[in-house]
Amino acid sequence: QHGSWGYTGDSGPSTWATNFPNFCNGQKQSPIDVSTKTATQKSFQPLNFKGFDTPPADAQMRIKNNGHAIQVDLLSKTGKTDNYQISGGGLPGTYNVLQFHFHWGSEHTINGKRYDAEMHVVTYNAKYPSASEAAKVSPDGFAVLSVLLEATSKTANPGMQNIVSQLSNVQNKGMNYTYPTSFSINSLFPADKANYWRYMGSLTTPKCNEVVVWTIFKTSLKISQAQANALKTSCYFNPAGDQEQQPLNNNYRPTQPLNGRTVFDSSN
Ligand code: SG4
Ligand code: ZN
Repeated sequence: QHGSWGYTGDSGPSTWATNFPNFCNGQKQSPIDVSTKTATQKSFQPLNFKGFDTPPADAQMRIKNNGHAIQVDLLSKTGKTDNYQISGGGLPGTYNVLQFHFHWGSEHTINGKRYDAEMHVVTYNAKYPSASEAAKVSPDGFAVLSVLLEATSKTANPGMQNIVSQLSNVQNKGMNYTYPTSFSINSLFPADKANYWRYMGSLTTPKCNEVVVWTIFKTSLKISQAQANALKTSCYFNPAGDQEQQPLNNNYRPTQPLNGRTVFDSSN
């Protein structure tokens, strides 16, 4: 069992600090509850997004079930690593986007409120030769963008429909599906990307490396109840043929203590 982890029972989040002392028992862990009243106002330069509007020509998107989440890997047919990038916004460098994935319910809570789901866009600092190098120790190694999802829309969200429509292709752990045509990442973002919360934390899964600059957008993305239900019921944690098919649901880590860290509020 060594090295395996999950969201329930014997391998659930309450066991991670013991089973992965480096780094799940650290002092700068994620997710957190954002208390909006105690956040510190700070004005940041504009955030820049490269490749988010229109997919780059050689982009290739692959959706997969990795047994922990549903994830879309951002690949390049010509081996480029800089197709999708973020910079500015007080980020300590330019970051290459690797993938995005979903947790449901949300991992971060806002004034104690848990949202229906949360999308994480995972990026690594382009000054490091690879994502695994960036994950080693550096607090500036990764930046993760977080979009909170709320099932309050009467109509299906078109961006989210790109995910929901392919869930049947990634029902079981290990399954993947390559999109014939890439779609705009921007379609999964709220219109307002200028207002967000910012703090220093960790990856939310073992080994919980404390290498992440977190950006949580204040405006949630509105999806339909049917889309939220599809996320919660279509996929499984286990490989095909497993005797005890466990629905892939509630794949979030509980919030972690702030331990004196500052949460910044991007409002000017
Ligand atoms: C999810 O399990 C992703 O599928 C993982 O991606 C990701 O790990 C992990 O979450 C932690 O990322 O934004 N929630 S998070 O802090 O990106 C990494 C993969 O397994 C290292 C590739
Ligand atoms: Zn995540």
